[in-house]
Formats: sequence, structure tokens, C-alpha cells
Amino acid sequence: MKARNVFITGASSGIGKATAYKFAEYGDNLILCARRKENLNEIAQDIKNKWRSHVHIYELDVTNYEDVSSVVKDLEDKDIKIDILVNNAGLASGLDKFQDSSIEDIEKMINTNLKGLIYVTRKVIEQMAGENSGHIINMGSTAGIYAYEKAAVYCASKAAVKTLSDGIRIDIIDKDIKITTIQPGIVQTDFSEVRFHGDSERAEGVYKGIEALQPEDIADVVLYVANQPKRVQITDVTIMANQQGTGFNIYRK
Ligand code: NDP
Ligand code: 8X3
Repeated sequence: MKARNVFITGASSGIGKATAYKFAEYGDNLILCARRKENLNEIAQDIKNKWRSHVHIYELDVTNYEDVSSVVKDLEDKDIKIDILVNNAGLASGLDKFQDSSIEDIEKMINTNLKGLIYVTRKVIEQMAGENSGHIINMGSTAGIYAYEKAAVYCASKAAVKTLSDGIRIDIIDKDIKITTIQPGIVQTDFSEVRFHGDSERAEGVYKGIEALQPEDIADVVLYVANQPKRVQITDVTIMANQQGTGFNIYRK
């Protein structure tokens, strides 16, 4: 099979990084984006040492539409067509009752999880529509299905990812483009450390007493979704830890 070009946002850690390794191992080429370029450099080098993948890296803040446009333009100039877009960049910032939450945290989540994802998708889908092929895989969350306390804005941003995916799928129905929402439950990554603004002790507490999902578990699902025959479009996948009932309904041993 011909190697595909897989564009992954938020590839510098966690689920995005694991997804990069999974596609590289499978034989695909990568375009990796995130703000931490030093992480991307290390990942790209390691992947090139292990497999044959071509790896392009871009320092990119998805909240900046001009920068998003420049990256997509640069790829076009290099005649690199994106076959699969994994919109993974995202975060939670703070865990506070809505009435106590800071506007900085709120804006960070909306700008990254929603506007950033829209910016990247809006640019990339033009190219995919021109090619009449492509697959967009958006990282939602169980938080988008089940709201939980002190996370109204994060949950709303992830619910929006699912709704956006469904809306785009309808609009692009006349093209051979697939749209998928992946909705993971609790995955052990830097997510909680970012949410708690670098408080690693508090972040560790989130994963105590539960065998959380690992980033590779989600990456496996992303690859599975991407490897279906042309006629098969997996629209949504929800993956929870075994000790998870709903999003934040967790049985801790
Ligand atoms: P990590 O913190 O490990 O990874 C988040 C990634 O997003 C990093 O690579 C980070 O890169 C990138 N990112 C954040 N902000 C921006 C930005 N403005 N521009 C570009 N990249 C950005 O956490 P996860 O791997 O857990 O999170 C990945 C996705 O999975 C997120 O969308 C998250 O909401 C979702 N998710 C996570 C779950 C979990 O329990 N961990 C469960 C369900 C969904 P950098 O800082 O270098 O820019
Ligand atoms: C991240 C999962 O349940 O911690 O989206 O919000 S959760």
C-alpha cells in the first residue's frame, strides 16, 4: 500500500505523539505540529531512526490562523497532499466551578479545542476537497458526552468537536472525505499537569486507584479507524478505561 501523509496536531506529547509512532510503524509519512519544537525534533529523529517514514515538523500554535495557513501553504508548495488529518491538539485549563473560572482559562480552551481545530480543518479540507479524498479524525472526549463538575467549558468544547464533525460530514457528503470523532475517557498523559498549571502532584492524583488508558490505546484506535476500506466510515468511537462508568464516574480501587 502507498504510504499516506498523516498530519497530526499536538504531536509533541501524549496521544498525538503515540499516534505519530503508530502511523510511522505502519509505514506512513508524517507532518507533526505543536508549539514545542524541541519535542517534535526528538520525536522525528527517533522515528526516522526506527522506520522509513518521511517526517516534516512545524512549530505551530493552532490558535493562530495565519500560522495555520502558512503551514498548509508550505505543504502545498512542497506538493505534499494531506491524506489524513488528526486534529488532536487540545487541553483543559483549570478545574473550577464555572462561576469561579478565569477568563484566561476559558479562552485558552475555546481557542485551542474549538477555534484551533476549526482553523486547521478549514484550511486542510480545501485541499482534500480538491483531491476528492481524505480523512479527518477529531479528538473529542467522553467529556463531550457527559458533563462533569468544574469542567463546563472543557466539556462544552469537546461536545462542540463532535457536533462540528457531524456538521462537516453533512456538508462534505458529495466528496470522498471521511470524518471521525474519537472520544477517549481517562488517558494518562500530561493532560492533568497542563490542566493544573504544572502542579504535578495534583495531576498524579487523577490517575491514582485506576488503571487509566495509555496514549497507545487511543493511537491503536486512530490507526484502526484510518485503515478501513473506502466504503467504511467510522463516525464515532468512545473508549473508556475499564473502571470508568461514564466520563467522570470512576471506580477507584
Ligand atoms: P497532552 O498534554 O499530552 O498533549 C496535548 C498536545 O496538544 C500537546 O502535544 C500540545 O503541544 C498540544 N497543544 C496544546 N495547545 C496547543 C496549541 N495551541 N497549538 C498546538 N498544539 C497545542 O495531552 P493529551 O495527549 O491527553 O491530549 C491530546 C488530546 O486528547 C486533547 O485534545 C485532549 O483534550 C484529548 N483528550 C485527552 C484525554 C485524557 O484523559 N488525557 C481524554 C480525552 C480527550 P504543545 O504544548 O507542544 O503545543
Ligand atoms: C479528558 C478526559 O474525563 O478527564 O478529555 O475530561 S476527562
